[in-house]
Amino acid sequence: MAKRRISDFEGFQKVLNNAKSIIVLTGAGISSESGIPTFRGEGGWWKTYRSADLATPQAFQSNPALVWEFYNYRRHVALNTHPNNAHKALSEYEKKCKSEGHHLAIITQNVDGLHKRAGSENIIELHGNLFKTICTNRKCIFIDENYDDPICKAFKDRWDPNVKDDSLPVVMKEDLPKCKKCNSLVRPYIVWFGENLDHEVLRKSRELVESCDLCLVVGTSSVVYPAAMFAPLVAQRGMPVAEFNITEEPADNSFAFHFPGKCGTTLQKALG
Ligand code: BJW
Ligand code: ZN
Repeated sequence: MAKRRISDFEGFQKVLNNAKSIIVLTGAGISSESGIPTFRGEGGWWKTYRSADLATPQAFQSNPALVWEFYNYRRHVALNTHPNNAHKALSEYEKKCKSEGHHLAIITQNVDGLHKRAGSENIIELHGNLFKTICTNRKCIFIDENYDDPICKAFKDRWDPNVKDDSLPVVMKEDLPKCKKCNSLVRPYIVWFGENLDHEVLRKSRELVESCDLCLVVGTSSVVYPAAMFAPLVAQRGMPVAEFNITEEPADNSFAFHFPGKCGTTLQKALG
């Protein structure tokens, strides 16, 4: 196995300049400098709940009001943040690629919409989007998009996680967001644990993973499948993978480059 190059910006830029089809796999770490807590870091809690415990179909089944309140809060946080230097560097680099006839695609695990707001166009959202809903009526499954904050009247002034639940009125199921078409309960358009990713989204991602000649992995703990296997698959084909993460240790020993540090700085320097 070739020796991993740590913080070798010059070496990386040589590879970058020769790449014709780049994929960038992003995770929560790319949005942390915008003020959005990562999923598994210290901020991976809401009230007394671990985010991972609320991001399941079982949690929604047993307490849809609680899960909706959590997502209403996440929408509020995302709407009050801005894309940072890492999002912007990717969007700028996509434009450069386009003008040179090269291809760059972002495959993001994030649901915050910040890549789009930074101006990136070629984005695959693996785990859905905070600002989309899907109807729970299997005969309808209408997908809608809205940026309302709060998403429904019942959550007005309820976004502060420090206010104790028992001092707030109970939110009834009938007060939760409803489908415009059939009036059934809608749920966040998010891929929760144990749920399959959208077939077309997965097909497109696999196609890119199998055809790219460079892969950047930015701000992800690389523990959630199937996203976690994308970069190792690229490396298995003998193609370079460059990881940008605050951690000193790479997620996988087969990656060619590792850039420790905040990606708002390292990514901008690498793509600049
Ligand atoms: C910085 C930084 C800075 C911070 N600069 N870096 C095969 C093997 C084992 C398990 C499975 C498997 N296949 C499927 C599974 C089960 C499961 C899974 O993977 N579990 C693992 C935890 C083991 N996968 C699934 O259930 C998936 N479904 C599926 O595969 O269906 C088929 C199937 C069905 C049934 C059974 C089995 C298979 C669906 C996964 C959906 C994940 N959804 C979530 C939540 C919803 C979104 C939301 O509400 O936000 O998506 S989970 C959560 O993790 C979220 C994230 O997108 C995802 C990834 O997290 P991410 O982005 O990596 O964030 P963090 O916080 O973990 O890491 C942040 C990183 O940034 C860290 O490394 C920091 O160091 C770094 N950092 N600041 C640079 N400034
Ligand atoms: Zn409906």
